[in-house]
Amino acid sequence: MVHWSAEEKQLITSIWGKVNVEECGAEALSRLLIVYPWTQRFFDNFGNLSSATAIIGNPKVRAHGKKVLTSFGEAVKNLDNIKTTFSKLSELHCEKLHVDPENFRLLGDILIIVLAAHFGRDFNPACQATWQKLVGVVAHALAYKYH
Ligand code: HEG
Repeated sequence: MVHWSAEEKQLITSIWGKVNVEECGAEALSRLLIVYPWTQRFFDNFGNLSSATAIIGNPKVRAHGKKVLTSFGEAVKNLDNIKTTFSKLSELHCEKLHVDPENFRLLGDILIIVLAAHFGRDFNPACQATWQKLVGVVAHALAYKYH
């Protein structure tokens, strides 16, 4: 089982408490779709994704980004139980959505960049290291039910 030190827990909750899930969620998903355009194939019912501007202004992208980051917050609330927390979502992404788990890692990397941009110096190296651990654990949990 993954272990979180008191310092790591503090670095996670202190940042998370200041995250605007709507803004950061929209930004993270937009960036994913722009930087790794092949990820657009999972969202063919989201309408216009034809340019960076279209993606950033797309209300379905915004709404879904918020949904994803809100769901990510469940990991923050259940740090000692991330695998079980995401077990149903893992099944859904595997069996229904057919999302390649590599994409969870890509989104995690993008989230780190978004947080670094938002929090600047507060997102110091120790903080980044802890968040990278967290996005890794989340990606692993979401990939857990894949077969
Ligand atoms: Mg996923 C749906 C969470 C990464 C593609 N994703 C969802 C839903 C949640 C969620 C809560 C709604 C589930 C439901 O309707 O019951 N997603 C989630 C998390 C993460 C993640 C927590 C990673 C941190 N998702 C992710 C990635 C992709 C993806 C990287 C693809 C590149 N998700 C995806 C798609 C849907 C969801 C295509 C269905 C969207 C729709 O049509 O509404």
